Amino acid sequence: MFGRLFGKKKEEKTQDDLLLEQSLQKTRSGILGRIGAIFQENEITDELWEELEDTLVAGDVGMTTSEELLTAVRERVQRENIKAGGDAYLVLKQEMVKLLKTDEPLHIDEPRILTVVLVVGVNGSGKTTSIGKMAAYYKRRGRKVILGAADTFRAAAIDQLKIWGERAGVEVIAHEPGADPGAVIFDAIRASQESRQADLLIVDTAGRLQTKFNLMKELEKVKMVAGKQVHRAPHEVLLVLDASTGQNAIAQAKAFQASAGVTGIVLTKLDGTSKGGAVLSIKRELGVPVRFVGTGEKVDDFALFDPWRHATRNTQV
Ligand SMILES: Nc1nc2c(ncn2[C@@H]2O[C@H](COP(=O)(O)OP(=O)(O)O)[C@@H](O)[C@H]2O)c(=O)[nH]1
Ligand SMILES: [Mg+2]
Repeated sequence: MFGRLFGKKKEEKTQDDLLLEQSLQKTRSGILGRIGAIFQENEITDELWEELEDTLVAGDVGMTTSEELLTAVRERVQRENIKAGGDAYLVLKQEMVKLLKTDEPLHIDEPRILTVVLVVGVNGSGKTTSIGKMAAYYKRRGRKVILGAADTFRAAAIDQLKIWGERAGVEVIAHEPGADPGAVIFDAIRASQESRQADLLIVDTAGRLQTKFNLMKELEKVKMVAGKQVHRAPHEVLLVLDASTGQNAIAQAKAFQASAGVTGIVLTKLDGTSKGGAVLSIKRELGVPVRFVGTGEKVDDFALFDPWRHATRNTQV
């Protein structure tokens, strides 16, 4: 029965397959490939479940998430009387997709009202790069985008954002290095609303200050300034996480979640890692959806984490 039910799906890639590949299989050693190989055995034994758990954990899915995932799959396999490895593999994929699905729409999609997006994350995670990509992405879709350079801690960070602004063809509001980030966001919002009538303001922030305490205080202040100028701003606080840091990304996420109120994740560097499994834990542990993925250093190496609505050419990198 299941062979027939699933048989049709095997021939062509479904949206769910694309989602999983996009998030987990950026390298030849991607965990989906390894999991697929395990199920080729075609007989469902205790060893298979053990091997599967090891593979999930090695792919940085995380202990708790792996266990939950496997419990759900084993229950269904038993309940639905599934005997073939291939069918159990499909059940596993379905359960993974359940973990990944973004259930809220992207708040950026509101036209004509200024949407303020604050981008946070540790240095080197890919904030500035992702902002550049996001700017190009939304500009191509007819949005008027402005960037705010509120990472004033390093001069190079401001220059880098300006380069991305030129590349994407959008304006960058910046102050001198060392300036107050609150003043930058204030000006950036004013510019976005008044003369430029922008739809979307994306604000870069510092990833590291003298102390973590200072950093979190600064983020709080920037948020407060935004909230005074625009109703409910910032509308999104996107946390940029480097997927290759695996489970460490989860620890970072928790720290930023506590002080910055993260509403979404941008998961970068999926092109260079076999540790993409962390994405499954992020959604589960933080309850925050992954909005975008970065799959390289170029402007187009970027995709919305929602192939149902926005299949782009990047989904099959
Ligand atoms: N391979 C790859 N490299 C990336 C990606 N996103 C960013 N990078 C690189 O990561 C490094 C740090 O990025 P940057 O945007 O400066 O990080 P920031 O310090 O958080 O602003 C740069 O060399 C980027 O080119 C990605 O998705 N894939
Ligand atoms: Mg930067």
